[in-house]
Amino acid sequence: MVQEYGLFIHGKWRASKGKRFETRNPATGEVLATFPLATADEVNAAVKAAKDAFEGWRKTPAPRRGEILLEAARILKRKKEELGRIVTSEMGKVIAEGRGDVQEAIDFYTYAAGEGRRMFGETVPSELPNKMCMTLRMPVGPVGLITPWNFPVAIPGWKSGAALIAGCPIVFKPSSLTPLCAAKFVECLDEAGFPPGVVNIVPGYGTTAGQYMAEHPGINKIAFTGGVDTGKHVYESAAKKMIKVGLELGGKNAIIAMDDANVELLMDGVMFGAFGTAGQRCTATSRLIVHEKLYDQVVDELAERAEKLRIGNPIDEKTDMGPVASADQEAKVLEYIGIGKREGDQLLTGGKKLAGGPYDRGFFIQPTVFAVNRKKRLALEEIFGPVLSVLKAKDYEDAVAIANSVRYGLSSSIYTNDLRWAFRAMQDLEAGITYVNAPTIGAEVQLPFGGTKETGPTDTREAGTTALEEFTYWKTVYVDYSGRLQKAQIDTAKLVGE
Ligand code: UN1
Repeated sequence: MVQEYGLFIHGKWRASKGKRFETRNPATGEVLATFPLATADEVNAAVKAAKDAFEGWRKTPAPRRGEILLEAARILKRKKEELGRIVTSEMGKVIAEGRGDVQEAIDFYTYAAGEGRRMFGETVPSELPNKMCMTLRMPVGPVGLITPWNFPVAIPGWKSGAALIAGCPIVFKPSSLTPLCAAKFVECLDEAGFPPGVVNIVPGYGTTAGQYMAEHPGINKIAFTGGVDTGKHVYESAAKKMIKVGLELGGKNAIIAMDDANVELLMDGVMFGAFGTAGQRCTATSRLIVHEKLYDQVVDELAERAEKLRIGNPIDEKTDMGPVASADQEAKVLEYIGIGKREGDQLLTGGKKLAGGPYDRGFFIQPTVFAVNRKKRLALEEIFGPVLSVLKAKDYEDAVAIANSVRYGLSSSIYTNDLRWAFRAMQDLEAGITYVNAPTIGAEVQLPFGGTKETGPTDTREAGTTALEEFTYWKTVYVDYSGRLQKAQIDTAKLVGE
């Protein structure tokens, strides 16, 4: 029996009038569950539930909100194995990464829960006597979360954790490729005891439920992770309503390997960065820029290492890389492999869809490495799959120029044992994140996550201390306890005898 899910609105699972769609295992083709495409009326109902819940939720003391988040973290922890297996079955990342996906949500909920007892504002001296000035964080109101399939628990975890601790009810539209992970996550939130209407889920497509929500007058902030074109659309809808918007829109992340790099360490990092999650991370290592002195050695070893990776069903603990997430993903990655070949890039290894036996049931592509000319599309465009482009650089300056030549700016990395290169790279790489002697993936939740350029506006910084900025605005409060009218600037001038 395939389970049929509905919508979660005002604390209850409900039937939907929308058409239904299936969610499948990308390794086996098995249907896992069916979900409705939420209609415009149903999105309205979810937004209304969130609006109605806002008064009660914002007035719930933040430490109390934190306790519910902490309870959610405990429930997620208890169900980590079950959820991790669902992540792997529905999205296709290997089971260790499936568990990691859930762990990232547990980590962030635990972190955000503590924020409930901090959420500091400032007290600032007044220029007048017997007057006090301070700032308070205010929740923006009901928020819309539109999340991708590649981190189907972690990213909803970052976004919802920050919104909820800030006092904002959520309407959550998960990717149509991973609604089961989203539903299971919401079940954990429900069990944790969020009041009705504080958490709502409306499955569907970006072009339907996503768009209704982005344009809805009752939504005061949209947090979106996905592609650049859709992101720009979301940005426009947000601008029309003058609301806050958070956008995480991808990357073309590079590792720079200097001539003094530890090659063994570099290879481990490149394999994990490029082929972890089958390259389907916004932070994936999509380019490797190698100093010319190290280039030949690195190129030889890369092919050898990539060919050793075991490709198969991601639920098997021994598998190193699973399938890509969908037929569309597979078509897009194969198209890029074709572009590389047509544009004359040198295929070093891989390049094929795997076929035969169990491979025929899923979307398996070989780990692929191309030696690429810096002006070619494989050097510049996001692929979001297991395809690594290797580029040769003359020196540090050249390597940084190549790294910065793309329209994205999410993650970056340098492998070197020379502190001077490392510290220069921290300043020179145009990206929201720079790693030293580690690959471009693996962000931790207690630090800000976001990018520059077309990765998204630089004020989008999820996770870390900045997560609250995404869902709150600053209220400035002046308290005059002098018992008379005091005029800033004017009386101040008198006070100093001007
Ligand atoms: C993403 O790919 O959108 O740093 C998020 C990482 C993960 C998060 C990636 N912790 O790779």
